[in-house]
Amino acid sequence: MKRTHTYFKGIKPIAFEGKESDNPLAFRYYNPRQKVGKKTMEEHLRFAVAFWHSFGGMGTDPFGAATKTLPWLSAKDPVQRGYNKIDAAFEFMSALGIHFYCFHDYDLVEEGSMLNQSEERLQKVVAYAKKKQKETGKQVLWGTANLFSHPRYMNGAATSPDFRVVCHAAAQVKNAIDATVELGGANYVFWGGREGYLSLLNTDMKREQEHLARFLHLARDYGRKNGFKGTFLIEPKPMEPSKHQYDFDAATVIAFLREFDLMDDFKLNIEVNHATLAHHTFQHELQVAANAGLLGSMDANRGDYQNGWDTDQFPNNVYELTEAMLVLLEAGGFRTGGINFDAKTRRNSTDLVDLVYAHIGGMDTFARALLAAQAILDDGEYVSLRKKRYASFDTGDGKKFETGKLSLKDLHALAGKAGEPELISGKQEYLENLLNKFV
Ligand code: XLS
Ligand code: NI
Ligand code: NI
Repeated sequence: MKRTHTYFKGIKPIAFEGKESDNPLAFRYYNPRQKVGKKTMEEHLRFAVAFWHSFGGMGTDPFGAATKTLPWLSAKDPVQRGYNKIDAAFEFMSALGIHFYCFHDYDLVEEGSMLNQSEERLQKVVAYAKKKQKETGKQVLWGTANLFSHPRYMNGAATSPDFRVVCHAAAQVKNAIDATVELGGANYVFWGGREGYLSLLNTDMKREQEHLARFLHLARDYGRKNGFKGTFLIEPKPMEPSKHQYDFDAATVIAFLREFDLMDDFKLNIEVNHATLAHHTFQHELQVAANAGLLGSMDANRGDYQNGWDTDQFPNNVYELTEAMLVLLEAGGFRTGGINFDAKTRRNSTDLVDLVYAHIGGMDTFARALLAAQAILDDGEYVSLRKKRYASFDTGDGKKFETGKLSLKDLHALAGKAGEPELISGKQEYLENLLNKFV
């Protein structure tokens, strides 16, 4: 396939040059074919670009107009704009060595004024993307439907109090699943930005959540019947744009999946900045998902310590991601999931090359974190210290407790016999230093 570099002029394929490199357009840590444990970095990390931020984000914010000129969006015809955007995305992925992409239905092409017009447009651009995938080997990490931008969704999509809106949402999800199947997507995501409420005064929460469950069952059944073999993912977020979102955090979503018998088909897509909005760490959310066997995929970004909203900055915190990679590696790594850069360059980062720097930085940060986490696991002290902390449950009465062989009265008797236990240090600072040694 010949590469034309129409949009990202002068950007050559980004190469790994090692940590001594001064070249800002090179990787210093991300070396796709380097083995880390049993897999290569590329196989571990499965990076993806996000169509909405990277090829559709114009720099608007609630106070200001677009600051960015995206040359692939200049065509008059919406379908042509869709083709051009796909060209730009594929060119970008090739330059960065990223093999996956993620999209909403109406990132691929602008929504029409009628459902059938939108469908026609979508089919055209999907056919085009499919052709580009064949030529380049690029793949879809996940597809989704945008069920939050259109005014009809102001009261929710699957959880709207108006049945006609639910039908529209279903139509979009059907089409987005079709597109994902057609493009061989590995996952299909539900992120419910409007599935929640602004005020409980006008909301029948129980009924709305039952509607959401019914909706997910229908989508799952449709997908399975029509060739979708991948994983359905729910992406928790506590708020924004709704005051309260039903998929608040990992624990809430897991309880929901259990209650409504969806555990077999759905896993979680954990996003860094959503975790922090829920007053959790990223690693906490990953661990909660992993404990339930539901760690599916990640949306990579970061928030801002000084303010509380979803700033979606590119990741640059090696320390935080090392802890995250520890959770991922101990859980056995990704299966169908990957790392989607659901992140945007700042409003005042107005050069096209800024998007390249942003992804290089994100990929290098994850690579560094992966290397550190693997080294920590190989070293073994971290794992053995944590295990040792629970040693009193490994044998004797502690083991009997774990296996359900003791009653509360038995524990009472043991307490009397043992007397006051001596204090055992949690060794947090020691462990933090241990982590630091490998970062
Ligand atoms: C918004 C979400 C969104 C989903 C896809 O906060 O992160 O971008 O990932 O709909
Ligand atoms: Ni987000
Ligand atoms: Ni996201």
